[in-house]
Amino acid sequence: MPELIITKNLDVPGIDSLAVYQQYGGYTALAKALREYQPDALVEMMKVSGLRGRGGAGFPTGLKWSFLAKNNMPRYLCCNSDESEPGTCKDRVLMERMPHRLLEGVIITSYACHVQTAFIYVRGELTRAAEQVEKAVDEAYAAGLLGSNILGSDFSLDVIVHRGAGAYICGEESALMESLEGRRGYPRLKPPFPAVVGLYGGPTVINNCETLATVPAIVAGGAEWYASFGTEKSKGTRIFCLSGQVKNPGNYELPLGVPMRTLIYDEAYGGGILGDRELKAVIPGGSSTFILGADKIDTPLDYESIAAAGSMLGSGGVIVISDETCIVGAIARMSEFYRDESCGKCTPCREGTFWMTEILERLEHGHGEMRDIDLLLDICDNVSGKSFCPLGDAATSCITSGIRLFREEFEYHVTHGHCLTGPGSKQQAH
Ligand code: L3W
Ligand code: SF4
Repeated sequence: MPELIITKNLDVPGIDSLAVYQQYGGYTALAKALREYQPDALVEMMKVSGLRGRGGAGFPTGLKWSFLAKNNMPRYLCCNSDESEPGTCKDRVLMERMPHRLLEGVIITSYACHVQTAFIYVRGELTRAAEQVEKAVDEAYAAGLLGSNILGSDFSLDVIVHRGAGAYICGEESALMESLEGRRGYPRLKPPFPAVVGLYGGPTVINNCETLATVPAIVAGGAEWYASFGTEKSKGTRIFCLSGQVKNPGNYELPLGVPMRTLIYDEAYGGGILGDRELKAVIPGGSSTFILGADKIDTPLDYESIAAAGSMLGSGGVIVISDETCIVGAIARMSEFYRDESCGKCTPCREGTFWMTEILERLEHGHGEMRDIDLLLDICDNVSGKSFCPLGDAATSCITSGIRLFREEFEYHVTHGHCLTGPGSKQQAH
C-alpha cells in the first residue's frame, strides 16, 4: 500500500480530540514551524513541495501565498470547506474525523502569510463537520494553540468557524468572501484576485480544506520528501473520492499519477464495476469536469495527464458510469444541479442552465426533437466562456462532452422515446 500522508491515522479512535492527536505527533509541525522557520521560508517550502490546490483549479499553493499584496491592510486566511461539488466528499471526512490536522494547517499557513484572523467556512449542511471543527478550535484556544502568543511565540491568531447556508456558489472564492461579509453569495469580478483585494478589502489567502490539512505533513517531513510522491508536475498525494457504479466507493488517498484503472479496478480500492458490468465513462474531477470515455481508463490521475485526455482533475471526485446508465438521464440530473445552484447574477448562466435542463429533460423523456441536440450545444456555446464565474462553464462540461462521446444515445431517445442502454434507465422513460 502506498504511504498515507493526508489520511494517516484517520482511523485512530479518538483522533478527533486534541489529546489523541497530540499523542500521534499532532502540533509538532506547528512547533517546528514557529521555532525553526521565518514566514517567508515556509512560503518557499510550499513552493518546493509542489503542493497544488485540492479544491478544483490545482493552483500552486506556495505561489498563491507569495502573491499576497504587501500593504498596511490586515491580511486574512479563508479555509474553503464549502465542499459541494457533486462526487466530492473528502473535506467533510477530514473535518469530522481529524479536525486538528486542518486546524494545525490553518495556524501554520496563517503564520507563513502574516495573518492574524482566519475563517473556516463550512458548508451549511455539514453539521457534524462544523461541530467537530468548532470543538477543535475551543480545545486549541484552551491549550494555547490559538489566541495570543501561540506556544510562547510572538505569533497570535484568532480562528472563526462560519457555517454557510447551503449554496454551492459560496464555494467560489469571491462569493465565499461576500457571504462571510454578510451579503448574498454573489461572485465578484476578478481581478483583483483575493490575494490583492480580498476579505474586507485586505489581502486574503483562500485555500481548500484538504490543501491546508496537507501543510503540517510537509512541514514535518520536508518539502523534498513530499515532492518525492506523485509526478514531476503533480506532486504529492491526494484524496480521490470514488463514487458511482463501482463495487467499493469511498475516499482513497493515492499518489498523483496513479492510473485511473488502479483506482477503479484494484481490489484495495474500487474493486471493479458494480455487477461486473462494462465501464462506459468516467467523470474524473467532480461533475464540473468533462466526461471521459472508457478508452481513457489507463490515464494517470495527475493534472497534466487528465488535461491531455480532455478533462480536469478538479476536486478529485471520480464518478464511475457503467453501461447500465442512461447518459442522457445522468447528464439531465447534473444539469438540474447547476440550474438550481446558478446564483442568477449573470444572464448566460441563469437563463442557459434553465433551458439546458428543460431540453435535456424533454429528450430524456422522449419528447425531444433531433434539432434539440445541436440546440443544446449552441446554448452551451453561449454560456461557456461568457458567464461571470466558473459555474457557467462547469454547467456545460457534462453536456458538451456527453454529446461528443454518446451522441447516438441522444438520437435514440428522439427516435425511440426511451434510452438505448440499461434496463433501469428504460423503466425511467415515459
Ligand atoms: C493571484 C493571480 N491569485 C489565479 C488564484 C485564484 C484562485 C486560484 C485558482 O475555480 C475550479 C473551477 C471549478 N494572482 C491569480 C491568482 N489566482 N490567478 O488561484 O484560480 P482559478 O481562477 O483558476 O480557479 P477558481 O476560480 O478557484 C476552481 C472547479 O474548480 N471545480 C469546482 C470544485 C468545487 C469544489 C467543492 O465544492 N469543494 O472543490 C471542479 O472542477 O469549476 O474551474 O484562488 O484567486 N494572477
Ligand atoms: Fe452566478 Fe452562474 Fe453567473 Fe456564476 S456564472 S455569477 S453562478 S449566474
